Amino acid sequence: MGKALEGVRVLDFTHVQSGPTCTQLLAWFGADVIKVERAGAGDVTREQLRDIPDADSLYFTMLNHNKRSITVDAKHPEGRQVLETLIRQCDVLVENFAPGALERMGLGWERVQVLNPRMIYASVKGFGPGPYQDCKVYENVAQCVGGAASTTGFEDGPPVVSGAQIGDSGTGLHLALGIVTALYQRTVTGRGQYVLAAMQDAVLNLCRVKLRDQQRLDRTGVLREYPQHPKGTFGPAVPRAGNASGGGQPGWILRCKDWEWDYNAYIYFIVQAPVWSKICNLIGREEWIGDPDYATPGARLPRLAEIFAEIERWTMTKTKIEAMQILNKYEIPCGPVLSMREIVDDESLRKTGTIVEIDHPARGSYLSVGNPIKLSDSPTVVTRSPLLGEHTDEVMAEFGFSAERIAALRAIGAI
Ligand code: CAO
Repeated sequence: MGKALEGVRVLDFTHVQSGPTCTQLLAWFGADVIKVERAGAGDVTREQLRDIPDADSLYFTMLNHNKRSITVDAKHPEGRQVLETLIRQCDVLVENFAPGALERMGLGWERVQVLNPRMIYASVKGFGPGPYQDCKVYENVAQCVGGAASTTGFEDGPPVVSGAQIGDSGTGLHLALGIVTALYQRTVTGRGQYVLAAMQDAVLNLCRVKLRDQQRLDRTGVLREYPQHPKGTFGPAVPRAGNASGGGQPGWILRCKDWEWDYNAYIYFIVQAPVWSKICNLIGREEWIGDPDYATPGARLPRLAEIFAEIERWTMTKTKIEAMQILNKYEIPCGPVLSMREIVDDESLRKTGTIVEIDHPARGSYLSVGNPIKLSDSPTVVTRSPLLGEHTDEVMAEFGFSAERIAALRAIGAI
C-alpha cells in the first residue's frame, strides 16, 4: 500500500521544535524528508537536554523520525550550489530560521522561485509582517504574545504557560496543513507558493474561544461561567479562568481519593446539562433536580462553586479511575488527570501506535509519540531519526552527484 505523500520531496531546513514537528508529520504521511544540517554541529537539539552522553537527545530523536539527514554548508559557495541542485528537484522547502537567515544564505523566496517555480516554500516565524517581524521567538514567548498566557492560570496568580507546546508543535501543525493545501493547489495551477505560519497567529487561533469571550465581556461586562462570577469583578480583559471549561458546559478539576499524597489524583468533571438529573442522583442531591435554583443551566451558573464542592465530596470517595468508570456508565463527561507515568504505561495507546517504542543505534530503545493522525490508506510506521549526515552520500547520488564530486565537495568542507 502506498503512502499519502509518496513522491513528495521535502528539503527540510528546520531545527528545534516547530519546523521539525511539521516535517515529521509530512514524513509520516510518506514524503521523502531530507534534513539539511551543518557538518559537525547539526540541529542544536541533537545535544540539548541529553540523557546519554554523545547520543542524540530525546528532544531531537522524538521530532525527527522518518527523515534523512545530509550535511551541507549553506554558506560555502559550493555548498550553496549543492542546495540549488536539490531545490530544483524538490517539491517543498521548509524552514524555521530566524527572520533573514535563509536570505543571508542566498536562498530567500525570490531566489527559490526562480530556481523552481513549482516549489512550496514554507516558513515558521515568530510573528507575521509588522512591528515584531524580525524577532526571534521560542515556545513560551509565543504563548505570551498569542493570548494563551494571559488567559491561563488562576485569577489570583500570575499568567501561566501550558505544558502543551501550542507555540511550537501547534504552529508546526498549522504549517503542515498549509503545505499540503499548497500542494493540492499546485495540482491545478502548476505553481508553488509561499506558506507562512506565524507562531503568534497559531497560538491565537488555538485561543479563539478567548477572543470570543473578550467580545462577550466587552458587550455584557460579565462572563457568567467564569469563576469570577458572581462574587468577583471583571476588568477590561478576559481574566484567567482557572480550570473552568472553555465551552458552554461548565467544568472543573475535582479532588479524588488519595489527593492528599498523589498530586495527580484529580478528575475533570463536566456538568453537562442533559445529564444534570443523573449527577444529582449520583451525588445524593436529588432535591436539586426540580429546584428552580438549580434545575436549569442558567440558574446553576452563579452556584457553580457550591455545586462543584458538592460533587467533589462524592469524587473524593473514589479513585479517579473508579470515578471515571462510574461516570461513564451515566454518560457524564469526565477525564482523570493522567500523569506522564500513567500515559507511558497505557497499553491502549501502544496498540494504536500513539505511543511507539523505537530502537536507536546510539540510545537503544526509547518511547516516542507516534503519528496522532491516522489515515486508513496510509498507515504510519515510525522509524528512527537519522544520525548527523547519515544520508549525505545516498541523497547526493540520487540527485545526480558522482562519487568523485561528492568526495571533492567533502574535501573542501562544502558538505
Ligand atoms: N549551513 C550554514 N549555515 C547554517 C546552516 C547550514 N546548513 N544551518 C543553519 N545555519 C546558520 C543560519 O544561516 C544562521 O546563521 P546567520 O544568522 O549567521 O545567518 C544560523 O545558523 C542559525 O540561525 P537562527 O538565527 O535561526 O538560530 P538561533 O539559534 O539563533 O535562533 C530561533 C533560534 C528558534 C530563536 C530562531 O531560529 C527563530 O526565531 N526561528 C523562527 C521561529 C521559530 O521557529 N521558533 C521556534 C523554535 S522551536 O522552539
